[in-house]
Amino acid sequence: MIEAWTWPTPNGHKVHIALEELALPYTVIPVHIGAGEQFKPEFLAITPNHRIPAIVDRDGPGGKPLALFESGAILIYLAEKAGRLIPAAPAARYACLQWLMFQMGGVGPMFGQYGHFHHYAAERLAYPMERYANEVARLHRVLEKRLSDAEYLAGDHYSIADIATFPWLRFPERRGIDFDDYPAVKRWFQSIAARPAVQRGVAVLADRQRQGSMTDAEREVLFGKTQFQTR
Ligand SMILES: N[C@@H](CCC(=O)N[C@@H](CS)C(=O)NCC(=O)O)C(=O)O
Repeated sequence: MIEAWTWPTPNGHKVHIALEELALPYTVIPVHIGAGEQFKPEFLAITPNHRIPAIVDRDGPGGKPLALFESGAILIYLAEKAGRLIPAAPAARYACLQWLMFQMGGVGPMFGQYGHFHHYAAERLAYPMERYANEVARLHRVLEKRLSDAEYLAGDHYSIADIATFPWLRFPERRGIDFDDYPAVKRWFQSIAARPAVQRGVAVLADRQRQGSMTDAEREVLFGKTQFQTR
């Protein structure tokens, strides 16, 4: 059984979707990041980075428990465990890993910074707002080019590269993006959104999602002193 230590955010959704697609048995252990549960000793024992998602596979390699953090590493692990959603042939495999890394190093961090400066920062600062809006648009243009040439990010087949990217492209209006300007991205997004496993994945812990704006207490946990204590 796999324990998913998680919360309903884009990085959490990647793991929920992969577990659903691969039909791997799992239990959800909610880590309420707005309430500071990521700093609890039991979670820090799994990840020194105190970020969701993390997993513990009680039946890991050699039958021993395996703890893993970083959503990209988790997706590779789950796909290899199930033998699906990561191509076996070398060229296709590297294409998949390339687009997975593009999400991990580009789409995730840049979209995250866009969200911070446009929606969460106490001050509305012109320079970072413009910088991350430009990055978000640029990354959409890169995706548009790729998805104009290929059905999926890795090529002909749906893979963990699509699973990593999809949750970050939800709610484009929150990033000033109109999918009508990116028809290939729109086609790809709609085909993935229609998958039953994806719909089950994004429903995990949906009832725990914050309604309305961030409270001062959450802001302090995520962006204030609590976040930056030495641990
Ligand atoms: N690179 C990490 C990023 C994980 C991450 O940023 N998780 C966020 C939620 S999406 C989190 O746990 N935030 C808690 C905090 O900032 O204290 C991954 O892909 O797993």
